[in-house]
This record gives sequence, C-alpha cells and structure tokens, in this order.
Amino acid sequence: MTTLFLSADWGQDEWLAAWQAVAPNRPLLVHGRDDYDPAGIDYALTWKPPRGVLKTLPNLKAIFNMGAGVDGVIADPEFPAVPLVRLVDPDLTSRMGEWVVLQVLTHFRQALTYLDFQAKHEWTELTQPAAHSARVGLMGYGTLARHCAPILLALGFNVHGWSRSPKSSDITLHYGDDGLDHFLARTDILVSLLPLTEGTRGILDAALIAKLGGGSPLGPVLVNAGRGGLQNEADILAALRSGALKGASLDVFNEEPLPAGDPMWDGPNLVITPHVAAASDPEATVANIIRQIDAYESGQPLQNVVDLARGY
Ligand code: NDP
Ligand code: OXD
Repeated sequence: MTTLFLSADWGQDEWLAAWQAVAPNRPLLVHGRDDYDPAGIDYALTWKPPRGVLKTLPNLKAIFNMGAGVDGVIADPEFPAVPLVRLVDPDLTSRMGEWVVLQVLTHFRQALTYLDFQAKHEWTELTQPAAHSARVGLMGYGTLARHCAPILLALGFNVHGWSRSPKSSDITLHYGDDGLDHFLARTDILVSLLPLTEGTRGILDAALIAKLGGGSPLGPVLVNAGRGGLQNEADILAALRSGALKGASLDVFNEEPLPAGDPMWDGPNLVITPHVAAASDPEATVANIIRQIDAYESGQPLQNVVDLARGY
C-alpha cells in the first residue's frame, strides 16, 4: 500500500522523518521528487496539494489531510470522489487551547498596555475587571472550540458558542443565521474557530463587529484562528483604529505570509502570529493517520471524513 506526499506548502523532510519513524515498512513517495506510477498510489497525504494531481491517481482509496482545515484541498476544482479525512488529534487540539487562552488573557489582562508601560519604565496600575464579567463567544463550536470552552470556564469567563446546526451542550449554544445576532450581542471577546466555506467567507467584517456587545470595558475583542478568508482585514484595521474593536489577535490572513508592507502589521492593539496557533506535529499526525489506515484496511470505517457538501 503506497502513500503519496502532496504539499505545495509544507517542507517534506520532517514529515518523511516522522513517517520513517512511525511506519518504516509503508512506502511513502513524494510528488515532485519521486517518479511514481499514478495507478500504484493508494493514499494521499495532503496540505494544500497542487491542483489537478489528485485526480490523476485512479486507484486512490482515501486522502488524509495533515491539518484540520480542508479548504486548501477542496479548493481543487478537480477534487476526486474519494473520502477526504481531516485531522482531529489531541496534540493539535490542545495546542489550539493554549493559543486561544493566551490571546483571550492577553487582551483581558491588558498585557499589551503593560508591555507598553514597561517599555516606557512606567509603573501604572489599570482597573482590572473579574473574568466573570466578560463574555467569550466561541464562533464555530466544533472539535477545537469544545476543547477551549471548559478551560475558559475554569478561568471564570462566561462562555457561549455558535454553530451551524443545533446540538446539546454544557454551554449556551446559538446556531444558524437566525442565532448569530443574538450570539454577537452577548459577546465581548469573539473567538473564531470556523472553517472556511462558502457560508463563512468574509463573515468577520465591519457589520459583524458593529453587532458585538459593548458590555465589558475591555471589549469588544476579536480573536481569529480559523482562516484568513473569514476576515475582512481592512474592516478589522479600521475598527481597531476607531476603537470599535479594543483589540484583536489574528493567526491567519487572506495572504500568507502576510506581506512585509501590509498595514495590518501596525494595527493598534493587534497581536499577529504566523499561522502557528495549532501546528500539526509531524509525529503525532503521522501516527494518527497510520492508525486510521490500519483500521481502514482491517475493514473499519474511516473517522472524521469531510462532508463535501458542507465544505468542512
Ligand atoms: P470542526 O469541523 O470540528 O468545527 C467547525 C465548527 O464550525 C462546527 O461547530 C460547525 O457547526 C461550525 N460552522 C461551520 N460552518 C458554519 C456556519 N456557516 N455557520 C455557523 N457555524 C458553522 O472544525 P475544528 O474545530 O476541528 O477546526 C475549525 C477550523 O480551525 C478548521 O477548519 C481550520 O480552518 C482552523 N484551524 C486553524 C489552525 C491554526 O493553526 N490556525 C489549526 C487547526 C485548525 P456544526 O457544529 O453545526 O457543524
Ligand atoms: C489546520 C491548520 O487546519 O494548521 O490544521 O491551519
């Protein structure tokens, strides 16, 4: 059973080393490096695969994405009719929890202002509200957000969520287009963990920011680790400059890497990280994918298969 590594973006070396460590007996070939017979490829390992290549593999049984978000795979207009498995792994999930909590606390505990004071050698105490006075809204309440919720609750925040479909949950959950305004009006710190689909593209814009609750003196704040395509960057920058947003943390951008001359770099009270909120660890990811392949080959169904009609 041969697997093909297909990524236009992620360096192959650490992935090949991880594969060798975890599955030395399973052949892994690299598109663009190795000669291969397309008919001999059983599985593909993808991250933003070059367009048109997947459809040239006639005996492909499944595609395993090395990340959680699959927008970079299904963007291929010639995407073949085989199951696409997205990454759901405790290592990635827990990294996202760290990043989200770091950003929420950075803004809520006014860390940027204190760093600014420190740079000026200034000893000034700011009024600090208690966590229970702030409402954190998790936009997208899937694998990652469900991990973040109990951590934020344990810190004392009020936490609620928004998803596409109704579901039972320990926290108040709003859903669908009808539930969005209600959710936003009750949110001081908005954390976006949405996938990029036709239903979510550009959703984080001036109109949405205007609907965020203004109940907390430290809000509203926007945190986005979903995808850059969710956000209107000009709107976010304007909102930071006008004070309509008190702060923001963005891990993802419409264009990555964010160009050196982009005005976002100098946005006030804006934390920028270079799409590192929850990086896929090669060893953990490869071990996860090999477990899935083993189970699949022993007749069990694949887990975390993407619903292509929904787009996530
Ligand atoms: P899931 O598929 O588990 O969850 C997605 C959530 O978004 C679900 O709750 C879903 O609703 C909701 N959703 C989707 N479309 C809509 C919509 N139109 N309206 C309202 N809610 C919607 O994904 P994960 O939690 O695993 O990951 C989320 C995203 O995080 C990934 O797609 C990826 O883009 C991003 N990501 C970013 C990383 C980084 O390092 N920056 C790392 C990993 C992931 P429902 O529950 O009803 O289906
Ligand atoms: C992912 C990512 O989707 O790293 O896993 O963005």
